[in-house]
Amino acid sequence: MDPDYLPFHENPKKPDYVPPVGAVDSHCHVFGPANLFPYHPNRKYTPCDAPKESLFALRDFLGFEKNVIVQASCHGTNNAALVDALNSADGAARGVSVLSPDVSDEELNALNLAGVCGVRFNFVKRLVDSTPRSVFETLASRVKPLGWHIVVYFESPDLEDLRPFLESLARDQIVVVDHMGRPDVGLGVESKEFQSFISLLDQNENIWTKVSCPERLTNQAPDYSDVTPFGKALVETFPDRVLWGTDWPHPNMTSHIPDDGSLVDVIPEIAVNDDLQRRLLVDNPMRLYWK
Ligand code: 0GY
Repeated sequence: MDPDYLPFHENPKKPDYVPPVGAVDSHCHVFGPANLFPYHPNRKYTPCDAPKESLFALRDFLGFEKNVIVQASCHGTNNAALVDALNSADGAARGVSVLSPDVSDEELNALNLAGVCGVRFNFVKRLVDSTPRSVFETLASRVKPLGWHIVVYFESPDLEDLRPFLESLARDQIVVVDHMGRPDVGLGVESKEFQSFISLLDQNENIWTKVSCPERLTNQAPDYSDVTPFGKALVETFPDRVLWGTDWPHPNMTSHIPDDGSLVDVIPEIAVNDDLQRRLLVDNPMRLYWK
């Protein structure tokens, strides 16, 4: 099966930046391998196989200790590859699942035992068919007794439409927004669009974000300096509600193959001292995923 986009980097550079002891990569995926964990028949893209062994080797090479593995749309609501990776990680990984509306209590408990502690609601139209918000609300209330949080993935033009829904979810659960709400970085940090995202976090203490994916947001790859001010603003304004991840193996990249070592080297540009780096890479993810 041929992938629809560029493969992941086979030979990333050793980062110059050395993460603190206990650092967590809070956004990465495992894909397949398809012969063991087939992709969903209705997926919107076919990924490159990205097995757990490659992820764990990358984690060690980059100087991280733990992973948060996020179920991606190409596996639909079958979390088997994710659970298999969690079961092989010796406690060094946690998971964020995607759930079917008819998931049973037994399945939820099994996912919880395996180390899943979140459910992802994907609103990106190129990745998923739309799901009624009432379905997401029901799922949110079902995972709440397990202490799970909610991860949301959307693109910035959809923020205003989603805002009331996100705010209502965040009334009694933590909501983590993937990839800084995917701003159009060409508009700048002071744009109405990005300031609206800042105000979402400002007004809702349960909303967190991942300061991740410069490789997707940049207009000048592989130079990510146009994205740095966005991550830096969020890290400095909300130091206790930010997370960082590689986004490996970077599904759907067509502009360039990101070098994961270079992505790690962006960290000290957005979290400019030891204290901010420790919160971003250790304290915040430990509080959310290993509580
Ligand atoms: C990501 C990004 C993408 C894919 C998915 O669920 C997914 O398939 O999340 C993307 O193409 O933007 O979050 O890693």
